[in-house]
Formats: sequence, structure tokens, C-alpha cells
Amino acid sequence: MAPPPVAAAFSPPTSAPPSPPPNASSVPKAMLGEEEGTKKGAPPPHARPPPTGEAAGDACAVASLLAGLVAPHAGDRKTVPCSFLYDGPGSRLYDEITDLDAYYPYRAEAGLLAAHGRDIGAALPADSILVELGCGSATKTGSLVAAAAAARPGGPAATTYIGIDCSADFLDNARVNVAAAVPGLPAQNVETICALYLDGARAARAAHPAGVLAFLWLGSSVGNLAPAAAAAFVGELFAIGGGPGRCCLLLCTDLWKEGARLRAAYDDVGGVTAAFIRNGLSHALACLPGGLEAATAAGAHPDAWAYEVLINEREAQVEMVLACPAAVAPGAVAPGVAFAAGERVLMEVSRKFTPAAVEELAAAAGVTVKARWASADYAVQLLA
Ligand code: AVJ
Repeated sequence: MAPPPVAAAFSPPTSAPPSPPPNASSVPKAMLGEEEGTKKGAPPPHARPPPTGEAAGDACAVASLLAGLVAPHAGDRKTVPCSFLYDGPGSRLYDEITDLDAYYPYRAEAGLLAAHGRDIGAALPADSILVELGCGSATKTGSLVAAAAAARPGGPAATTYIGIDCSADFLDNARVNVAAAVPGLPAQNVETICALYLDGARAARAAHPAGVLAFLWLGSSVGNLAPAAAAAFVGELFAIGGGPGRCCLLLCTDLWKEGARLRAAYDDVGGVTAAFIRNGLSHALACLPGGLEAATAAGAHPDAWAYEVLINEREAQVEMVLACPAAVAPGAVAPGVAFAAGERVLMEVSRKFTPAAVEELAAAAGVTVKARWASADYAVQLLA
């Protein structure tokens, strides 16, 4: 089956040097945790960005960047891996986005977890170890951990929380925040792992070979992945956990909704999202041999690229795109890379889910949706 154009956004072309593991060809490397990444600057203290691990200067990050910028198949757009969005300035801009009134997902998730926290906590296996992917400062997770602890016979003393994040900066805060939110939780029951998601999941499994692991994935970051990549990621996570019965996944997803609200959330009037996306292009260009200077000399400084938000109903996703203002000659920014005036580059995809789409994701990963809690805007589901 030919992948839809946008699914190709995350698939390295065959020329890409890094070879992803089987069955996960379109999962960003950073997410797979094949190698230790370092991240420049601080991620936002809340509302986790997608799992980055590719930093500027990282050879693999540059390889995947180049792979997305060399001439794609006819009809496909060039792409920049979304990990380039989350450098230091990008993380600060993303943090600003979560404060925007128009950016509803952050508050929608917090509201849903607040409204159904008790039920969600009680639905997690009573003996499970809570393992959060991309915990950051764990500001949203504390109440969930408290609810899970309250629902189990042994209470907080019988509860263990493990926060995984590729940025060490926030892991100390995560420990403090979880401890503060869960009175009676013994300090030794709060662990942190500085790693990419799947590496962290492996480490959690190794540290607790006999336990049931309840993976928590907040923030709808799964929306950055095309369907096949999302299924491969979830499938790999369950494989690491030991399969349903030995692990489960609490998956938070933004919901498909009318275009006007999506557009307002991703093309805010203050231009914060546009600045965030343009910063990602700056970061990406700065990693190429010609640097930002070559693009600027050609009249294509990132600030001059036009930011466009496309609401793709067919794929049920928001596409964040930049249009090049002027032709950039082949080789100017990097060997084999050229831009035409007006050419569009796909910078980020944010998939929006329906219940059926989550069912499909679960089925493709070989698991089942066991429970679902939702508001009009957002959903949390338990996969096992
Ligand atoms: C962090 C991927 C969940 O898709 O809503 C927000 C990223 N990009 N505004 C999202 C984002 C522009 C965000 N995720």
C-alpha cells in the first residue's frame, strides 16, 4: 500500500543512512531511543513536547534532516523532523503556546485528568508500576499517581512511579512534584531515568523484571507520528513491557474537531506558533553546512518564510508548513538540497484522533482499548 503523502513525512527516504529497526521505519529515531540524545536548552516545564533526542550537531539528526530535504518523491513535500522544533528557544516558545487561550489541548488534558482521575487511577492494574514517558517536571501526573495510589490496597507505600525524560534538567523537579502530590509515597518509590522513551522503558523493565508496568503517555505527542509509526511505537513499547498482561498504556489523545478551532490553536493571532515553527527551521538550517547565512543570502531567512496551517481532513491532522520566499540554489545550504520560490516544507504534523482511529492504532499494535474517558475535546484511553 502506498503511504499517504503525509505518512511519508516521517519516513526517511531509502537514501537515509540511519537504518531504523524492523517494523518501525517511520518512527523518528529519537523516539526509538537507539542512541543517547542530548538536548540543548530546557524543555517546557509542562505539556511535554514530542520525544526529542536529536540535538543540533548530532550526526543522525543532520542525516535525517538531509533525508527530508533532498528532492522527495513527486508530489511529496520536503520535511524537517519535528525534533528540530524543541531546542532551547523552541522549548520556551512551546511553553508560551501552552499558555495561549486558543491552544486548548493543554487545558483539555488537565481538565480531563482532573475530572476522571479517580476512575483512571482505579483502572490501572492494582500492582502496576507507573512509568511516565516524557515526564518533564511531572506537573500534570502527580494527581494521577495520587489517584492510582489511593485506589490500591497498599496505598502510596505500595506505589512506585518512574519518570522517563531525555532531559535531565527536569527530573529533579519531577521527583519533587510527584512526592508533593502523593503524601505517604516513600522517596525510594520515586525513580527517574534520563533516556529516550524506549530506552527508558527498557531500563524500567530491567529494574523491575517481575512488575506490571503501566506506561503513561500524556500530551497527545502520539499525534506527531503518522499512523504506521504510531502503531510501530506502541507495538515496540508493549514488546518491551512484556505484552498485555505484563504492561498497559494510558494514552492521551487530542480529538478531531472543527477546522476553525484547530486553526485558531495552531495559527494563533499573536504569531507565537509561527515563531515556534520558524525557530525550528532556523535550528535546522543552522545544522547544515551552508548554515543560516546561505539561506539568508538567497533571500530565504526563516523569518521571511510564510507560515501556513493546513487542516487535512482526509488524514485528520493539522499540518504546520513554511513556504520558501525565494529560490535557494542547489547546494547552497547543503549538497543536494534546493528550494524553489513558494515551495512548502512540512515542519510538524499534529494528528487528531477519533475513537475509531485509536481502535485502529491499538489493533495495529496488537493490543486493545480497555477503557476510555473523554470530553468533547480530548480523550484518555487505556490500552492493554
Ligand atoms: C507537543 C505535539 C502535542 O501537536 O499540539 C503545538 C505541538 N505544535 N503547537 C501539538 C505543537 C504547535 C503539540 N504536541
